[in-house]
Amino acid sequence: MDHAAETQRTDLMTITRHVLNGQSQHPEAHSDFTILLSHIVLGCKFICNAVKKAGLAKLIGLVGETNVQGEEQKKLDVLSNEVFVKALISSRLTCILVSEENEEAIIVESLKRGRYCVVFDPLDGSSNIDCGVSVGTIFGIYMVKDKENPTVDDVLQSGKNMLAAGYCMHGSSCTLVLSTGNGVNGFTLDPSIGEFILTHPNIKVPKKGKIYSINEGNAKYWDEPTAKYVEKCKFPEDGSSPKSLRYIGSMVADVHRTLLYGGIFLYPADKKSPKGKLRVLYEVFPMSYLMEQAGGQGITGKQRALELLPKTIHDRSPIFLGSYDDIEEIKALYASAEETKA
Ligand code: AFP
Repeated sequence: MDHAAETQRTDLMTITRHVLNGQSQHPEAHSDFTILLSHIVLGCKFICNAVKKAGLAKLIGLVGETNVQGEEQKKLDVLSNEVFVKALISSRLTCILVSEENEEAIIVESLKRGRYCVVFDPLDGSSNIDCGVSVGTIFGIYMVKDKENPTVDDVLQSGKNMLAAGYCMHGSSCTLVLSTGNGVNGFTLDPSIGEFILTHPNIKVPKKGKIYSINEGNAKYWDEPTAKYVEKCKFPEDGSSPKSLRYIGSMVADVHRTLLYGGIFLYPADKKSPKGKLRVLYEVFPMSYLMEQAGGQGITGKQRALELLPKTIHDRSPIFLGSYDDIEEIKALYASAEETKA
């Protein structure tokens, strides 16, 4: 993709314009959705800006314990969460919010209620912030069954029911990747005009990739299919070249690279984390949705990840995401391990 040529374009395809265009092709879609999205975009812009300033925290008192005026300052993940929650509630279009930062689901007061449920992790990978690694905001959107009587069950749905999902990567640039169920598009924030511009139209993950991405420090705890798969990446039996290893430890950055370059991202269940580490509602589902929409796959090992039915809002699951063919390989290893057990 020629970014230079793209930025020179005068006919700017902003994220709002892109979503509105999509709606005009599907009249059944509701303009409320565009408004909700603009509130999510606002939250992302705020977080992006705060992350950029994080390195100056000690100097200007943006984060940390106490600033020069002696005021208590909020940690970046707490601040990001507050901004995101308030941006969503003020849209008057949400009903239930689930955030990585809040133990309980937030049921929006009836006067400000709308028909959408939003699940999100406002600042995923935040343990990486101090060393300047890309972090991200992940979100998924559902429809509530009955906005007069919302319950937590409205968000404990299969990921297949999501209406849209996306992430915003706060890195060298701020990139928002979104799917509303009709492919995946990437938008880059142009800070001079404060708009996300379409820079990565119709993202397709390569059918097979050359990169694997896993925390190898957990190798001691892995199950057999994961161990076998990683061995095959390093010592392929079919005469192909070994895959390269890339692991940032920040899901949005690792998945973003996988989406653009292909390959596989693995966070398996292991002896230390028997249910896996990553959270179903706001990590596994949105990323699996995006990966499928881009032509790849997201599985738990045994099943399609989007078919999971979470029991609680912070449930975890093992997850394998990436290029179609690479996921087929790990799927086959799990299937044969099951057969051997039977
Ligand atoms: P933090 O938000 O605590 O930094 O965790 C990030 C994360 O949930 C996800 O973004 C990474 O993919 C994963 O954890 C990395 O986990 P390991 O450090 O166990 O590899």
